[in-house]
Amino acid sequence: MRWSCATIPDVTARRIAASEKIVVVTGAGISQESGIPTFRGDGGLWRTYDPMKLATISAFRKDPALVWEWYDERRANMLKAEPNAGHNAVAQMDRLRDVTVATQNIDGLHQRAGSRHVLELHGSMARIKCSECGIFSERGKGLPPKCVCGGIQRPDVVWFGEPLPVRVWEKAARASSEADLMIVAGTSLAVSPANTLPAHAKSSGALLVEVNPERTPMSDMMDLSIQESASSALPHVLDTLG
Ligand code: BJW
Ligand code: ZN
Repeated sequence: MRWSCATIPDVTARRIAASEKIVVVTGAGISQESGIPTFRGDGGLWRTYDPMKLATISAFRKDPALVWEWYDERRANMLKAEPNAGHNAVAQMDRLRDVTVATQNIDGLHQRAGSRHVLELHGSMARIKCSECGIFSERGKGLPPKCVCGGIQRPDVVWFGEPLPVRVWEKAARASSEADLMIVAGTSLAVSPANTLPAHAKSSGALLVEVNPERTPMSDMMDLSIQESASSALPHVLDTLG
């Protein structure tokens, strides 16, 4: 069902209020109001850049400097950004319930807002590792930057065709199966395996709440689909927790 915040039905509001374990699955849309472009949809990053050219290991091997330029530009923008009312509402949920945030974002804004249990499914723009020896280190010189071993360094992010960090993924899947409320905010749910988390939660009986101004392929499986921006809807969901 589609609702606005003003009309969350009582029965759903009561189930939200009764929840104890919450998983919040987020994507680029939650950071959009912090000035970070999304990947898909209106104004999405990937209208100008082809993701298959930039977010795959084979593209990186072919032209690492180009991929680094893209990340450098995005990192500069992410460092300027501040958490918005959506990130802040999620962080405040920590004080009320057992909350796990499973984010596809690499911008660190949930942690900066104060969320304590954040699983970074697609890595972080803040870390750099060597594409040869795997060691994490400061950024080396040059473009593309080099590791002490001579290998090319890369951002510690997950590109298409690469596995998610295994422990992080296991924790996200487990938390989703144990949750009684899942809030899915600002993601197109186009990318797997992150987009399987709602099904994990649903099959264990959790209530599913989606926050997205647009419909997604999974809007119909949601118990509540709030078609508003994250910064407007998430504070209402927080209020509903009581
Ligand atoms: C708002 C809003 C506002 C706007 N408020 N909302 C065929 C070939 C090869 C691979 C595959 C294949 N078919 C399937 C695959 C698997 C592949 C995949 O899913 N591909 C699909 C595209 C088809 N997945 C993988 O390869 C993954 N790995 C994998 O599966 O390994 C196997 C494995 C699994 C489990 C354990 C071990 C191993 C890896 C996927 C990596 C994705 N990487 C990227 C880049 C990360 C680094 C970076 O940021 O640069 O992750 S791609 C990009 O998409 C990024 C995002 O995290 C991800 C998801 O996007 P997101 O966040 O949903 O953003 P958008 O832009 O799509 O949506 C924004 C939404 O917000 C929209 O709905 C708006 O309406 C909404 N919105 N304003 C609220 N104010
Ligand atoms: Zn190395």
